[in-house]
Amino acid sequence: MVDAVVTRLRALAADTLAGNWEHDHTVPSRTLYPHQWSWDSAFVAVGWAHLRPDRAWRELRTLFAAQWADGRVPHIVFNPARRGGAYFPGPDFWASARADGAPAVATSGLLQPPVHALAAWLAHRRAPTAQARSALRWLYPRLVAQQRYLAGRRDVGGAGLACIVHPWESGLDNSPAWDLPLAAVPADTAVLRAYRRRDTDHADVAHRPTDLDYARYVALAESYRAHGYRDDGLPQRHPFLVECPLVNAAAGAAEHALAGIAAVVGADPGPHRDRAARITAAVVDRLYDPASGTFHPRDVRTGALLPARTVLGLLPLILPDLPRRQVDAIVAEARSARFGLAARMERPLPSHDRTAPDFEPVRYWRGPSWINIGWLLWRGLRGHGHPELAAGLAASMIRLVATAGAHEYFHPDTGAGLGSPRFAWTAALLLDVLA
Ligand code: 2M8
Repeated sequence: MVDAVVTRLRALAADTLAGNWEHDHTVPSRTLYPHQWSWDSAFVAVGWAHLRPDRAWRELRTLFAAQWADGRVPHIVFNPARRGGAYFPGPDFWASARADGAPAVATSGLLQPPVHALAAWLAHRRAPTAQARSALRWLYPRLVAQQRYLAGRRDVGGAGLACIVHPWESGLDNSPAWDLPLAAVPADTAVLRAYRRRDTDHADVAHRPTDLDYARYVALAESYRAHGYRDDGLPQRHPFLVECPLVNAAAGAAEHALAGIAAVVGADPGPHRDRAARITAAVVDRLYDPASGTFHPRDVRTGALLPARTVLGLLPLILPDLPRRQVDAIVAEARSARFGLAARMERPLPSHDRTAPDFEPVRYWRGPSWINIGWLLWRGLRGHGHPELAAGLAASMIRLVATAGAHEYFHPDTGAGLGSPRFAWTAALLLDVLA
């Protein structure tokens, strides 16, 4: 890569992160997402670690200061200064103050993929200072509580995997992965008359989830909220319960990261290694389908694997102890015409099987290319001995941002920028790929 291009990209990334910094956290986007999002903050911390490690730690501390008593880390922490309708569903909708164990600050009641221990571990590895050690000491019990919540109250299926109760918890909101279980959620777009979507004020309607999707998102969130966001009795009353390959692979990778963190803070790494091995075994046992040769989410309500071949199927590659057979299967799936991974990529990595009839090149998580997903896969490829493919993916991600800017997502054929134009995790993870 030409030095001048790298310098320009680093400056663009630094400028984007600085522009989205808001006192004690980073907003994903000033327009679309003006609060703090959980997994965005983890990715952003990875980026800040390259520029301002103090901000990486501040970001994670702000998020974990909003952790619930049961250990859940909320998917949104609302900025009180931005109250008043900038984002839907906002703090009044979630009404976290009425739920047991919620923090003083307003949050949502959902979670997102637990990539925070990994982010903290990477930030420490980049700058292992006294400040980093002190931050890890503060974070460690909180990261452990986050894992305990996932492995305990959220193990609805009873097989050692965490269950998600809403597509927003996967981070891949309208992925075709969720179409089948969502179709079983009773909802009517008339419910939206009581609310106003704000996302379509800032983004093209054709690039966002549909009104019917939103009606179901609202119905599911209302169902969870009606029981104070408690997890007991979910199988009897909640219409969406799914074991997601990404959430569970992230939980397994978190235990590996926690083993490293434990050693730094003077705790015992052993239990983390044991739990990591158990999660990896359960991910393989419950979510790998030998017939399709890839991973799928499992619908806990029906017991069936969900058939869509989305990019979620590739993400167990972030598990450092994934067995060779599944590593090979993921690499084959990624290299197929469905995803087009190559040492020299012709097109960006899509979020859904590009040969599928329901592939939609501009609609959010139904086709467009996302840097956070590319980054996770890039790490997995490097960890499992595929440096040429990792380099091909990195070059493709760098080309996207060099050509279109630090967009939220990209057209999977043309590489055109879509969604928010100054998106925090795109900038943050680009810095990591360029390092
Ligand atoms: C998107 O999700 C939010 C809901 O959480 C939304 O569409 O309003 C997703 O891309 C999610 O993964 C991301 O964390 C969030 C903020 O960037 O936006």
